[in-house]
Amino acid sequence: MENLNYGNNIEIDEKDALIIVDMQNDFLPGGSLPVEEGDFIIKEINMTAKKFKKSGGFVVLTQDWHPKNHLSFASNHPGKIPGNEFTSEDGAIGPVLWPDHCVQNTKGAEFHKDIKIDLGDKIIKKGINPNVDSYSGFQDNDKKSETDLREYLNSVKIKRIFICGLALDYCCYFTAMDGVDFGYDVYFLVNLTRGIDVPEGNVKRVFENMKKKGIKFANKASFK
Ligand code: VGL
Ligand code: ZN
Repeated sequence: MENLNYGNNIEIDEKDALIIVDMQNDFLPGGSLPVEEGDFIIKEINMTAKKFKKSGGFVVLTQDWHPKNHLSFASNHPGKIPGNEFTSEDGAIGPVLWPDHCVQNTKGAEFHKDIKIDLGDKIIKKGINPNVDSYSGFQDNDKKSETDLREYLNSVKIKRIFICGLALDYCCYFTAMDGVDFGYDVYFLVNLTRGIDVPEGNVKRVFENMKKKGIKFANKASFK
């Protein structure tokens, strides 16, 4: 993948948090917005979460949690279909419209049954405002309102965050980029994510942006 430099000898401690992004039924095979091979990463995410807990670190799960009238859904735009390009003025929605997904209190919004949610210290719901999307676990796309993520991480004195889950080029990417802007040392767990790659070339583009941003990359061999 991309020729990335991976960290090594990383030792997890109580200033570290694993952020598991959107491991929900709708993003997994069989869901309404399935990410290819999304199920391949479940086991390793659980093992990594266990490692964090054993080493005194924290585990946070994010959960895409949309009302049915969410404007990121093509179904709420007459004449549009999922995948159509659409960007609202303030960047709140877009660059494409999605199929209905992760609708509050539906099966699709639930975490995959094999994800060990018991290992989580905190669950952060996002994308609740019907007019604004929230790819980042930290804040809405228009950057006008934050979730509880930053406040939580700061309350337990987290310095480094490690990002994994779905989808690589949307919610994982935006969470990682905001992580840098909010002052954390950010690691992207490359083999614990999978991408949508819409529009085509998006995965490549986000890796370039993450490199420029100073985000570090890691895989399972990176941990001590
Ligand atoms: C996501 C598209 C729409 C994600 C969420 O979790 O990456 N992508 N909503
Ligand atoms: Zn969504």
